[in-house]
Amino acid sequence: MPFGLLKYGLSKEYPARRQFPASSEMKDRYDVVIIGGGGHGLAAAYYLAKVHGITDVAVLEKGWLASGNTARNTAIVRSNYLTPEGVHFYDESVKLFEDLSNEFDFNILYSKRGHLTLAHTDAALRTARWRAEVNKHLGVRSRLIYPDEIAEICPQLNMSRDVRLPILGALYHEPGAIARHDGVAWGYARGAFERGVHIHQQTEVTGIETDNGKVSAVQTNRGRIKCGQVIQAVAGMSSEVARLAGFKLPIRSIPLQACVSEPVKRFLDPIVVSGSLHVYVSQSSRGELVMGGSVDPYTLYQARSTLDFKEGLMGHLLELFPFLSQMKVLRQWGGVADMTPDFAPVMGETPVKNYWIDAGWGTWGFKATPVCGKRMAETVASGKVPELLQPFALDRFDRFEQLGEKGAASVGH
Ligand code: PYC
Repeated sequence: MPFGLLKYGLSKEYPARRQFPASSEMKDRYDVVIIGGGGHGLAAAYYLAKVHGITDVAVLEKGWLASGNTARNTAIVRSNYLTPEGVHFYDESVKLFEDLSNEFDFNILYSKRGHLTLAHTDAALRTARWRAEVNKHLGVRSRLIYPDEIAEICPQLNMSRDVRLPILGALYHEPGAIARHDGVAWGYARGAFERGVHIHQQTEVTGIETDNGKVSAVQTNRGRIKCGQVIQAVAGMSSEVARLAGFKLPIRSIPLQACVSEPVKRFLDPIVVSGSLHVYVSQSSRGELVMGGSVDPYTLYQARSTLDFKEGLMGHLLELFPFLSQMKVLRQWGGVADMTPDFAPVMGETPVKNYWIDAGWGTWGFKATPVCGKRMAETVASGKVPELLQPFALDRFDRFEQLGEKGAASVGH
């Protein structure tokens, strides 16, 4: 339980801790520069300072903290992946998430809901069974369930057989959860700042300098910063920033949209996903339905909201929950998803020495925030990529050792 609120309420002086980091004077050299002040970059800074005692760190953010994909996702946390490498990795993230409010003494509104991936076809049932077996084998609670149990877990679902795509079964993943995404970023930012990390907002990286194949400095709109090591964590702009460092990433950047409804009394416990209907939906602690569907069918560096997306999504949502037809959509947004050819992320070494990459998250970056931050910090501190991250190396594409994680996607691609 986070005790911050209790202490605050009982104190006579109301000594509130600063919520957001104050700005620091920008130095002309740091041991570590982190490009990207989203959840991943901030988490890496936090663990560098907290676990490894490395505090001569600058986080550079071109906008404001967590203004990119950290603020533009639907805050789902799960580890029901398809590949053993993916399951191990996200399982560690779920475990870190479960204790994050305590760790920060700040409530990230982590809410365990259970996660249902509906199967409407034999092929979807087969993939669900496959995922369930891989998950169980690795100690992750996922199992294949059938209509009677689905109706018990989510009585609001339309279980009629007399519809276009009847529900035949589902992958049920009990640890599936949601969290307050901004809270995660703020918790990491505050923890990093309090340990001495400098956080520079409105600071855009415009160039990257190398010396003998090793990163030596970054150029920014506010001046040049010499550095020993760099972590690049700029979801949505990964290829562009890598290009500044002189290498290419196998990434396509595609908009992914989402929206929320007006808030209503809580009626939906689990997170519900349908790959065939291209819908995922959960109900936030505020009562809003948080919803999304497929990625947009074109590459683009712009996060636009479209009527086409909203109309398509609502049509599909009503196939699952027909009684929602009068519910109003409150707002829409988009993010830019960096997709790799195998739908798994890229973490670790790059062709530039001491320039570490954290990219290629496609549609699942938020749920990886704690584990990626923690393990990227370990990478920088030790100079070695931990075993957990090795399968996600950039050079796996040259070695033809792809990770094939598409079957674990919640949304169509
Ligand atoms: O991976 O759970 C997920 C997800 C939902 C929406 C986008 N990604």
